[in-house]
Amino acid sequence: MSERTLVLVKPDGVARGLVGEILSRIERKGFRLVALELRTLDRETAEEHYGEHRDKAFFGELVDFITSAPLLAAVIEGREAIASWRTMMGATDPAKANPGSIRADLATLMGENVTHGSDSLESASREIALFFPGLA
Ligand code: 3AN
Repeated sequence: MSERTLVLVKPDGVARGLVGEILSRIERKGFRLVALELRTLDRETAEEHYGEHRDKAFFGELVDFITSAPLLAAVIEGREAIASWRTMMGATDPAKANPGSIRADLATLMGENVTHGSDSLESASREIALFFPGLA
């Protein structure tokens, strides 16, 4: 099924110059870019985006980090885009990510793991509406 998912290249990925590498992987895979924007997130949007982690010990750190510098927000579209993009990113902990995945290839730290992707159809539509309210 063709579906859309939210992709973030987080501030660590932008600062390290990995935007081109990541967009290139998305394009070579065959996904379509639907929306793309470089922006610095405000705390309110960041707290809403990571709402499910509000009670976790790392929440403050997570919001500080994601708002610290520009990130790249994108919406991509294609067959099984949600699960497929999560496979391309690899596990949250880069030390456990499968070889060939973005996090395995390009990251070492759990808190600075370069990318984000929605984890379900529900979170994809919630996150797309949060980042790109103009998108139908
Ligand atoms: P994913 O980004 O793989 O969907 P989530 O949603 O469980 O992972 O976590 C959101 C973000 O919170 C992760 N990308 C990571 O940056 C951060 N995070 C998750 N678990 C930890 C942790 N134990 N310590 C520090 N940061 C964490």
